[in-house]
Amino acid sequence: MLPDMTNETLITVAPTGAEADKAAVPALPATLDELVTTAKECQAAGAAVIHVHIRDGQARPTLDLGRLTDTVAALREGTDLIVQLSTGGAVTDSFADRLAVLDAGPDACSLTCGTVNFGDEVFSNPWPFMSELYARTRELGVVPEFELFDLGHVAALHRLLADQGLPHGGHVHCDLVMGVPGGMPGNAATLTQAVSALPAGATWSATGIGRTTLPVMFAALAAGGHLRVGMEDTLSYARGRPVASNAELVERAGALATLAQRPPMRPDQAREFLGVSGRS
Ligand code: KMH
Ligand code: ZN
Repeated sequence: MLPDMTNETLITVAPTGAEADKAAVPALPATLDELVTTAKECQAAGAAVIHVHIRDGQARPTLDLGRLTDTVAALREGTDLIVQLSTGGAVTDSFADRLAVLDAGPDACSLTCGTVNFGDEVFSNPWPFMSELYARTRELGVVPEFELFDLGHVAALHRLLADQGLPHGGHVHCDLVMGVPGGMPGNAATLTQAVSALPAGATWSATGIGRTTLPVMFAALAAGGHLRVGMEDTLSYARGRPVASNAELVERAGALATLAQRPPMRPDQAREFLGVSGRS
């Protein structure tokens, strides 16, 4: 398919994730206050979407519904960002808890299109689960972003759309998650291959995990794609230099996108682009 040559670049920030250890990475936003402060800084730096994982009082990953609901409300109160809750959670989370994330009422959610080895663990997304999750997003009016960790996930996305039709909002947007140990590698050749297999009319972002961050970012910009950055995916800004804040990752992505003459998309533009309904 032809590259998506949108004039602006959608920047998603994934500030926390479920894997990094707060004690080892003090800059990781773990409390609600830290998350909202980060979100404000990242919006100012050019982000339009926030991909959210939350932590409990001990900074451990949680899918507690009350906390998720409060988080959605606080991010809406403090920012204009599109609030995309993770339904991936941590590898230890149950399918029931991951489905219940949608009850927190986010604008959007992640939806991973298949199981993948995840380092020494397995990130489990069997067909019945992803199919039920997709049906639920359509029922509740939540816009899914299809997370693709491997080329087989692209095939599963085609199957999902053939089975149930287009998502809420009518637009298919994917995120290529590259460089996970066990998933597709983070390089330009693989990115091109994955993009060429996407459904017609789909738009896409890409994120490279760890040291694949920069090659994937440059390849995505060159191919007309959008960007996801954040401490969920990368903890080093450069060799030997830890990330100081999520905002500096967003700033770097925004600067490169601007250099490519596709500056960051504002949140209101991103709502229209992704088919996310306005806030009531
Ligand atoms: N934490 C990973 C096991 C998602 O947010 O949807 C899964 C993940 C994907 O981060
Ligand atoms: Zn995530």
